[in-house]
Amino acid sequence: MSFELPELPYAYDALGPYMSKETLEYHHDKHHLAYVTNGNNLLKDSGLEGKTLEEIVKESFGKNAGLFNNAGQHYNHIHFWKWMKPNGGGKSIPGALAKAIDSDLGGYDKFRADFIAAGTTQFGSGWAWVAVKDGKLVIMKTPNGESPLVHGAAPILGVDVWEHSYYIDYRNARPKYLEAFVDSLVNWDYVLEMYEAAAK
Ligand code: MN3
Repeated sequence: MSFELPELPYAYDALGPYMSKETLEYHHDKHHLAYVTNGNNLLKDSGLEGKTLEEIVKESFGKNAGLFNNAGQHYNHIHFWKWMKPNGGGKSIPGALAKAIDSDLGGYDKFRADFIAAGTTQFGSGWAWVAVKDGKLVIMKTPNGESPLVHGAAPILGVDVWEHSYYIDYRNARPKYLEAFVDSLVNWDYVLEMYEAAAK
């Protein structure tokens, strides 16, 4: 398969004031597009052309760094756009997911603190995650384009902590960006969808 840039599932100005139109224009139209374009060039003659995106991410990891970085970031960003919505975030979490957060992550307040801490302490570029591993929710962090997919787990929520995702709106205040993401942007319905798919 070749990679394609998906449309944002909302208007560019829909996530204000937590994530600006300018951030989304650069992040989606320039950064994500570059992963798609570079990924397609590197996919040619890689031997992985016929595979799904998830297979390309897993099979290029540790073997083809250029392809992995771009395919990994393409995968991460496809979901990142859908993990946000206007008027999202906070505690209104669908039942099955809220139950798993209570039993596996110590409840909403502990999840919130631990997820923000994971994103804050990821040194340099990377991502913070909630993933399903061995049937349970776990909080993870990964560098650069890595995700739980290449660490034996299934991501159900991720936040981009590369500077390009917050520097225009928050400058160096990464924790403020992470708080806004959790409190006002998370699309819990999409997290639930990925949780149900991962639990199967
Ligand atoms: Mn990004």
